[in-house]
Amino acid sequence: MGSVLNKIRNVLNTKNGFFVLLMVCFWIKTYWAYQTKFNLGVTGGVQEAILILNPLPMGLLLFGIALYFRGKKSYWIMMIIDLVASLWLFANMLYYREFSDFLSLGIIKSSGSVSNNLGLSIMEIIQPSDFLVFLDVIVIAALLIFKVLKIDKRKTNFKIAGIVTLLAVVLFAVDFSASEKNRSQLLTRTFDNNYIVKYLGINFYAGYNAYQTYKESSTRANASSNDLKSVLAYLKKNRATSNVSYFGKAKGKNVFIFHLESFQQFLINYKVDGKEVTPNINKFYSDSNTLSFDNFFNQVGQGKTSDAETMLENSLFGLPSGSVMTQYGTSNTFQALPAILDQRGYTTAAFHGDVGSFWNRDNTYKSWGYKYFFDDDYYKQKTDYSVGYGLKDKIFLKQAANYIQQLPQPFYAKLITVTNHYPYELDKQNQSIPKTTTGDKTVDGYVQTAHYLDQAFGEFISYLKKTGLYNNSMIVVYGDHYGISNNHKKAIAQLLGKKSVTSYDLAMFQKVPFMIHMNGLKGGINHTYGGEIDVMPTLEDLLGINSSNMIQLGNDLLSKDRNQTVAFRDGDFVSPTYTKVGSKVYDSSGNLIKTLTSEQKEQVDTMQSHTDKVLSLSDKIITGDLLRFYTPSGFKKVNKSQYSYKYSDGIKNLKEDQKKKTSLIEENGGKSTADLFKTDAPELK
Ligand code: GP9
Ligand code: MN
Repeated sequence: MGSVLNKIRNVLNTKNGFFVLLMVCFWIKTYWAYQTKFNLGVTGGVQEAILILNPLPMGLLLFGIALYFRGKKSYWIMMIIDLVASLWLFANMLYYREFSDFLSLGIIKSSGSVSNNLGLSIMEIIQPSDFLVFLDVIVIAALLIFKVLKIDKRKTNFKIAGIVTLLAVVLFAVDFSASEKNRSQLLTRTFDNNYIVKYLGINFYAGYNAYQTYKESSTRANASSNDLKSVLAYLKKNRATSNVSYFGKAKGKNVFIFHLESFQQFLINYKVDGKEVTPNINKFYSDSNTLSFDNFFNQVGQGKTSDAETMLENSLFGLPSGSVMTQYGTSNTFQALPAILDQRGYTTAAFHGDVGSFWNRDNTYKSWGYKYFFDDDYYKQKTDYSVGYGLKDKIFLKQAANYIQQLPQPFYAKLITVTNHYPYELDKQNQSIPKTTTGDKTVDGYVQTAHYLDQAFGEFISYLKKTGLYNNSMIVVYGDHYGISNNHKKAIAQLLGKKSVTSYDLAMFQKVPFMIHMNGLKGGINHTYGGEIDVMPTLEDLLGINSSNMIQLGNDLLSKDRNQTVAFRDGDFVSPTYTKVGSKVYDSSGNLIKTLTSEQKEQVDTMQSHTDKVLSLSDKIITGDLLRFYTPSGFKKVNKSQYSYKYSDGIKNLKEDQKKKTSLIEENGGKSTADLFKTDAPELK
């Protein structure tokens, strides 16, 4: 026995042995924290394996630095790295408990507000077991101080140091490729900090975040108010005038933004086996009080839903890569629609059945001026309540109604559905329409989840009708982006009843619904060409908000003198006359124009330069954070620190808000309208 202990001690008295000891402790405690302190949503064997592996590469790389040094210095380096890594873990544990998200340098740097909030309650949220992350550091330091372990003073073995570094790189490559396979575009799209930690580890996340923040803040630092000149000059020349016959028609009304996940225009009136896929949405689409746009395109890039949200509520584009919300949502200045309405007496609220950290909504919505964000913490959860990214739409909307009725009116409420999301899976009990039969597995379930979404929409609309909200609200419904990507050309052709599809067809396939319903509104199908970038000016027009001094790159869809060139994020465009995809130009009937006449070329060039211009201006505004230099008259800069989306705070605020006596529930004599929400969701039976 004694000799075994001695042997162990001898090993630990070598630098390499000591290194292994630290590494193992670091590995175990990081994994322990993953499992007990965070909620990373690990599902399946591959993700489990990745989670076990992921502390190793960065650990080897960091601790391995010490192996290039000799004697005491090397031990110091290891201990300091261990301490810093432990502090980082510790800080994240606390932050996560409060915000269900990981710390980012942007948060630490920019919003003293958030850290203040944390500072106040730090004593309340700390748990004794949190300190366990320091246990190994303390014990090992003591072993060194009391000379139980001796310092190995032998010469540095660069070969071993090199091998450890190499091993770190190889393991990282393994981790990264397994992760990409499991969840592609992890770093280019950066959906959620939780994902980066789950796949690549909390220390990789730290480095990655630091690098991003550095890159972003240097562009920001180099920007000045001078850069705004080109933006303002462009707007002065290109702003469309609002339409007098619509201006202010929805003034003072409640506003609903109903987000149809991955919902494409082709689904409208689409049938499978003679059965309408989306009967409720179809009815809404052709209602005489609904303004429906049939040449409305999604314009998202990699940021998908988040790009759609950015365009809809800011009239600014997403980025060429990544997402405005994740990269700039926390730190930039915005003049978003919720903030504008908040300053006009509206109650603003976003609803979504996924974790608040996805797309960095939990931080971005504060910058956009949302008072409430009802994320998944606000809804009752059971194992069969969720599929894919979050709560099933019917269950989500039923529970959302409970909060909607508590919002003081007028309110602005955005509801983001999620069941109709790739890979379009739905449990048997919720399937009520046959799949399509293209033979493409990722495509054929699409109509089924779309049908489910349509039923959920129908249930929600009936609730609005029963409560009277239908009559005093402007209900905006839109599809955020394509559901079937261009990788499925064969299946798309089959769905559209064509032999094959051209690039033109695929461009047209990017149409999504955009509908505005309001009692008394002169409805009908409007054929103007537009896209998500144009929503905000359109809504401002209807709400009677003069946006002529705002920095918004879209134009009012109701305006008579608008530019109808619709820019796609990749620089292609569509318009009533020409559609450009890559180097190909098509005419309005979808025929490829092989050689352009000089007149045609001039027209196409004008459209191209318009497209390039709006995209580059938008990038300049976002990456330079230019709105910080410009506050439109009548607009107050958003103070993020006044918002908290923590469940207990949200509930407290709702209670406080009832004093205004203008919520639906107050109007109903304090009686809940929850019973009026009828759903056939089998899970709730
Ligand atoms: C997740 C949801 C999906 O919260 O909004 O985003 P998407 O993958 O469509 O961009
Ligand atoms: Mn989406």
